[in-house]
Amino acid sequence: MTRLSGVTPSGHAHLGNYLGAIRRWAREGGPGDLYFVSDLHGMTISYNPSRLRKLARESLAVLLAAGIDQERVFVQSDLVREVGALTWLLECTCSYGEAARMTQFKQKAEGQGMVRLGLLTYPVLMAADILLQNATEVPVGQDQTQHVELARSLARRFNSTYGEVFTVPRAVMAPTAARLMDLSDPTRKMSKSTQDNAGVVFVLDDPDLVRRKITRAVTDTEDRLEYRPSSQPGLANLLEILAACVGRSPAEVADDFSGYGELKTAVADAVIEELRPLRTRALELIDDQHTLDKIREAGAERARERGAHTLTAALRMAGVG
Ligand code: AQP
Repeated sequence: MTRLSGVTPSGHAHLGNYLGAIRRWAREGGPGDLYFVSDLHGMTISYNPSRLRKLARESLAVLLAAGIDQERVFVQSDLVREVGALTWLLECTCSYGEAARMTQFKQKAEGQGMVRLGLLTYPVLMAADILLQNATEVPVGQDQTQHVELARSLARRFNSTYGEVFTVPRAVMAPTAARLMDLSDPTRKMSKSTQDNAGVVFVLDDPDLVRRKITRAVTDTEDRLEYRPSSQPGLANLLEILAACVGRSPAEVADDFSGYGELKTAVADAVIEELRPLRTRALELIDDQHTLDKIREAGAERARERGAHTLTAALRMAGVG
């Protein structure tokens, strides 16, 4: 079995990315799994090239520092020739209607000055990522299931039109890990690309900054310290963060506290301790260019070799290459 998951370096990795995904990949990932930095996906909206490059390195360091085996990671753009070639084959297998139907495209295109064609076609790039690596399972949140469905349709269509070459992947719903909300606005998901960072704890923030952000978290004026996500979302978010750090349920941890100040101190302490080893190791790796580059090159080589047979066969069957 091969599970494939990625993190897009559209900004610095945050606590939500870590507790909701990266930490689980490190703890539960099997020997066949692959985790990658999807930097090509960071180009679908306006971006800064040198920032993207820096963030891709940083994200790789975070994956490794979180404990993901170095044999399981790679950076997507290191395979840009392979994945680009496969994307073209799959674009020529995909209809315009299928691409334009994607809900995420409609949502993300709204309000953009220039809608990049890449925003429309990036689910096909995602299909290429999945099919190139012969992934069998793709853990996704609700918002990405439609994209995995597209990858399945394209794999089946290509296989039946040109010959069996692709493994048909399946989407697996990520277990309901906490969906962390922004500390300043608990109705909004904690996100890398949020303009105002006051409510986003980045995994590489220094401990004082983490404490400040958590201390200023929006709660509410009620004085009931209970886990009630619909009526007290800010409080529930803090309880979920603490629960995820200490391995208990949010309702259970709520019983330990009688005031918000006391709770915020405990959340800050737990988050700082949870992130301390990750931060130390990631900063070491970012400084140690040689080691990080070597791991990156080896990861790219392995991923390239893994996909080589599929790509060659697919090109041949499609009458090119
Ligand atoms: N707030 C969150 N709580 C729990 N899990 C989260 N993830 C993202 N935000 C939260 C999970 O992190 C993994 C990697 O995410 P991604 O890089 O694919 O980007 P995303 O889901 O679009 O997350 P962001 O941080 O909000 O980025 P932007 O601002 O660029 O959209 C995924 O498994 C995701 O579920």
